[in-house]
Amino acid sequence: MSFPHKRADFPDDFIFGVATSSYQIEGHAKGGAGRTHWDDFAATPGNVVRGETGALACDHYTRYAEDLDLVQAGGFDAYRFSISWARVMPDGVNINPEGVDFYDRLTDAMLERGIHPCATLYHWELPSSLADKGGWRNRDIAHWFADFTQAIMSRIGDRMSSVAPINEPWCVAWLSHFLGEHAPGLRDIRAAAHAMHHVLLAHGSAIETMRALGMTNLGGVFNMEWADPVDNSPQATRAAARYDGIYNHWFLSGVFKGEYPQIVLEGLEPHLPDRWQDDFPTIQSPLDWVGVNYYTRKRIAPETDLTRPGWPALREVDGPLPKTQMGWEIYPEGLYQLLTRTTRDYTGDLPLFVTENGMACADQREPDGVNDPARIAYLETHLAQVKRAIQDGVPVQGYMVWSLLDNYEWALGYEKRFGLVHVDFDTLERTPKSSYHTLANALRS
Ligand code: GCO
Repeated sequence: MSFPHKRADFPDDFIFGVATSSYQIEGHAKGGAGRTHWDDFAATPGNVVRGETGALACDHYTRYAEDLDLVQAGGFDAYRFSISWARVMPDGVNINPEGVDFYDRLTDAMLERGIHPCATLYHWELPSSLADKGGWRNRDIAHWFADFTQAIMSRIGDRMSSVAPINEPWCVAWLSHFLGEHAPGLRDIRAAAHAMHHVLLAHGSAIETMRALGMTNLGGVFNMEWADPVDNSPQATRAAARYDGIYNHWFLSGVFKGEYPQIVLEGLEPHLPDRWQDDFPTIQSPLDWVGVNYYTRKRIAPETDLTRPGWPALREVDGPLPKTQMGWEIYPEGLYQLLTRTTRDYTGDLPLFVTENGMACADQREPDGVNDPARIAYLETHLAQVKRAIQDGVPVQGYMVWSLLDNYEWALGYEKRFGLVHVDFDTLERTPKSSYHTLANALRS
């Protein structure tokens, strides 16, 4: 399949990478890691497809060298990985030397292959012992998280190309405490409001901790969805603006403006922790870059079901565009819109990175390999929007595909395949898909 992009079309120092996360690939049962709230969430029937967990996942804990060989052979410059809090601190307090050693080995293995290590400190596996103390609802999480940051970065921070504290604050807070779809699976507006604030306080605390260690190139990674009103009625426009506020503006506004958007405060202010305004100096710790994770848009309608009153009074409506295996509409323009808007309204000259983009397909291994033309087309059309944003002056400096490997897609278990590399979850055999080969060619040319 022909692919129109090549490395030379992008700025000279543009970074191409692949992303993964610890719990989704490592095999959490190995190496003395502690229990996490995802293990607990999955143990409750109905939360996760087939009750699957990350206990073995891709067994990256054992096979990391083979996986990094794939990153290198694919011609990628950077590997965005995450560090499991519960592997480093199984009980949330005491350090597990085996866990720290693993990330030390992993870091050196990247450097030996000429791959930039780009770390995320939290990609969702909270130690159960901290979840027991209220997890993201408890203000102390900012200190717990700073301690964890100190524990791991005092060991490997000297070799990181870049670090972001928290992957996708919206998922940590809203998806997990209001929508109930991720661990800890709460549907509670007060818990959600507390988490919405504490996630940013923890982010800022970790940035301060890493600055004190002398580290540089620190950023924040935010997932963003473009929100389209289902029609042009004022009600739908307002509902989409609320969705956009909760999903996109809350976090950027907190970090870059030191305030929360009024349209969200209308619903959340009564539920926020006391004296939340006092935390903005920490939340606003200056960043060196911002990462945007982008997959899809949502079409938003006002809630019309009178049996479901209450804020935010909106619902998602099925859209007409082609969809991925996740059922997500494919809408590349949304990436351009969000990159442009983020620069214009929040980040100015700060470098932006697309830190995740990709799609799930029901890929099958055939005798001649794994053909995934839909993923190639998805990457092609989204890269075109990145180029367009760069041409329009947006300082995008890198693009990372989610994901290197098929992996544990959270509540959806192992069924949704996002990898450039197919994983057979019985044998753990890795098979690069045609999308991997296509990108490798583009990056070599
Ligand atoms: C994400 C996550 C990944 C998901 C991916 C697909 O950051 O949202 O980083 O964990 O697997 O987004 O849903």
